[in-house]
Amino acid sequence: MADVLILTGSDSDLPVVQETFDTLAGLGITAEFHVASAHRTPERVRELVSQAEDDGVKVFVAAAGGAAHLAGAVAAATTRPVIGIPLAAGALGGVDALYATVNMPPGMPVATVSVGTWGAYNAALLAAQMLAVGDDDLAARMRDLRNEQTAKVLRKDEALQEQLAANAAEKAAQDTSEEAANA
Ligand code: RP5
Repeated sequence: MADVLILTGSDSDLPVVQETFDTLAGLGITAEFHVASAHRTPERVRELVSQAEDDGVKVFVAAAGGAAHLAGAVAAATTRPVIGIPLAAGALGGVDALYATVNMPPGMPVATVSVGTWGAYNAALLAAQMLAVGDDDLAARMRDLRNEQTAKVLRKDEALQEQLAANAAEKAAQDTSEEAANA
């Protein structure tokens, strides 16, 4: 039984939304993944959401570009949490999808993440964090992931400080040799 259902509006979205599926898989979370469109296949969206509810899916993720109504359409069909990923498609570069996904009317919440690949990654983490509320093992994996991320940033800062110190030492040596030459 999958814990997450990911829907994406078109196969042209797959290069971005695959990140959500892969990140969930890396965390040991099972997901079903389908192409279904709020505009082109509205009945199929309802069917998939209803079937997923019956199968015990706990969190829904919906990704779409353009006038992106998929996350809203999913939210209309379930009271379980819905995460919306706005995608950049067409002439407006994702601003259209962001507005369409984020600006849901009162009573129909969609947790909207950032546009494109950042959002595809964060949607997986947010779904995982929701599931982790009732799953101590998953909560521990989420803490590990956060700790690894922290350690990575600290290592990058350490490398920067070493580089800056090396640059300063090199400059000081140059200044000293110039002073000696000019004396
Ligand atoms: C949206 O329209 C899809 O999510 C996709 O981002 C965009 C373009 O779809 P295609 O014309 O490439 O199928 O519904």
